[in-house]
Amino acid sequence: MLLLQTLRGAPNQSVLESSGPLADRVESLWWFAFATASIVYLATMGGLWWAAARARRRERQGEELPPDGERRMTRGVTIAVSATVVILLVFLITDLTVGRTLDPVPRKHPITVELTGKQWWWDVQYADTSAQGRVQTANEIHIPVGQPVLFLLNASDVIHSMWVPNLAGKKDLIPGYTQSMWFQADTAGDYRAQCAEFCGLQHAKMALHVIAEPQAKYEKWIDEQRKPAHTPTDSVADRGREVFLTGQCAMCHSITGTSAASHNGPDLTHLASRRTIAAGTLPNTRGALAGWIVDPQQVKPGTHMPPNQLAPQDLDALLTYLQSLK
Ligand code: HEC
Ligand SMILES: [Cu+2]
Repeated sequence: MLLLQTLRGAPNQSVLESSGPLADRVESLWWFAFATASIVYLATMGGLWWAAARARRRERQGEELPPDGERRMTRGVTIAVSATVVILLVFLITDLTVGRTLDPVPRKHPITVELTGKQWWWDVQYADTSAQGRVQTANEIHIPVGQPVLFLLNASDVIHSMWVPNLAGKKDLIPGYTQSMWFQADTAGDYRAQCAEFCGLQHAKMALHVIAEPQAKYEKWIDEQRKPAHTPTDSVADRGREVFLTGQCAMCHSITGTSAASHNGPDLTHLASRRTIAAGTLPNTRGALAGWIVDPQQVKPGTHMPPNQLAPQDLDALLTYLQSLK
């Protein structure tokens, strides 16, 4: 039981806590492999124990190997090798079969998300037939429960890999080549995804949160995301906006409705609506935000955001502004 608990890991990032039709199939495959491997392990250990005990008994009684002993041993080894080959073949076939059933995208998939892997964060864009309907965000995806969602995967620097264990298998994000995958969540939850292909220094700190919620809640979220950024109403936040637009920040970040339109870093239009910052590395609190802005290299050494020396009042105003971007 303890072993299983350990294998299961965190409930929101676990193959053994499947929450959708694709992950169900992957989980069944996992249990099948686990059960088979357990039986093989027990049989091997039992056989070894039995052989050792018998050899010891023979030795004690000064018995010789029977005349057909050599032949019987060869037969035993042949049976064991054949069983291994058959088991591996069964694994191969079930694996390929499950893999094939995961691929075909359902004809009706109301939502398409364009996901781009970057060192070391995720650019998220919701496709739409109109430019106004498109949404750009980062490191957090919202999806409605019970609906298939299509993902178009790409990368802008090196190969990354998308893996939400509770919802689907892995798929690589390859620079310059668009791949697709899809999944569906059957229960609401905050599922943690992790880049699953080593992509450099901060690979471990490249998480993505997939938040599955009821349709109405999802629609409310996407409508909010479509709006341009909230314009400051108080003087401190307004000062913060000045700091953002006149400083370095605007050279790398975009905030819709302002002059900041660079996409070197994550879109910050609705930063305050996100649960975490820096690809799931820190909670989205004022303190964490301050620490990140002043010295991102301390949090994620090597990350492509430089440290910022800001006067205390400027930093304070900037934080107030960023926290108003709901
Ligand atoms: C040279 C480009 C660059 C500059 C200049 C820059 N950033 Fe960043 N910023 C990035 C990159 C790249 C990331 C993603 C880093 C990561 O997660 O590894 C990032 C991440 C962030 C995040 C976290 C966003 C999220 O949702 O995870 C915030 C907030 C942020 N920057 C604010 C600022 C502010 C405020 C300034 C100005 C004081 C600034 N940045 C200046 C490139 C830059
Ligand atoms: Cu990675």
